[in-house]
Amino acid sequence: ALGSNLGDREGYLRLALEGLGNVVAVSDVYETEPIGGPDAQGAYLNMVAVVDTSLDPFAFLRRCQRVEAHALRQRLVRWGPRTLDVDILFFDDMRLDTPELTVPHPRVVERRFVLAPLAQVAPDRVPENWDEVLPATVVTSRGPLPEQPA
Ligand code: A4P
Ligand code: MG
Repeated sequence: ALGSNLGDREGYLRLALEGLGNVVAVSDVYETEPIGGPDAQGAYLNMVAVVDTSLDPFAFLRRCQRVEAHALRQRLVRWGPRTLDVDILFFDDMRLDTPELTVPHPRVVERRFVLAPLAQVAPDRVPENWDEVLPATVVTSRGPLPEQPA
């Protein structure tokens, strides 16, 4: 799951897709209301990508973190504004609960900004009826990520 709410948001999403390896499917881009964190942070762009990789989960996490570092991500405030957040939602059907990595990502099922794009690329991974039962936070499709900057 990719998220950005600072600076050139689309550019950071493109950077992430370039850095993650063999991206086999991507969702549309959604503009989403920030959930949690300090008040008055800007809207996010969120999307979900499916990556085919031979890395193990921990090595893949390091790759995700390297991609974040390339986006000059600074960890200042938990859930605060960020140029780029890359979270692993699922890794095959593996279950991991370590300080470094928890999969499935524990907050997937409560977040519209994750489930809406996830439903496009992996409909079997989203809970039934999520759209009716989750609180109505703003999640607006902007269509596919443009390949080139506008
Ligand atoms: N970590 C553990 N499991 C994972 C995983 N499955 N994927 C560890 C990625 N990382 C995982 O992450 C903190 C630590 O989580 C990492 O060191 C890693 O080893 P972080 O990215 O440094 O911190 P964070 O992103 O601020 O925290 P966290 O818990 O990932 O935040 P969330 O829950 O992802 O929330 N609102 C909207 N609309 N859109 C968003 O994208 N994102 C957040 C971040 C809040 N509100 C949002 C959005
Ligand atoms: Mg994160």
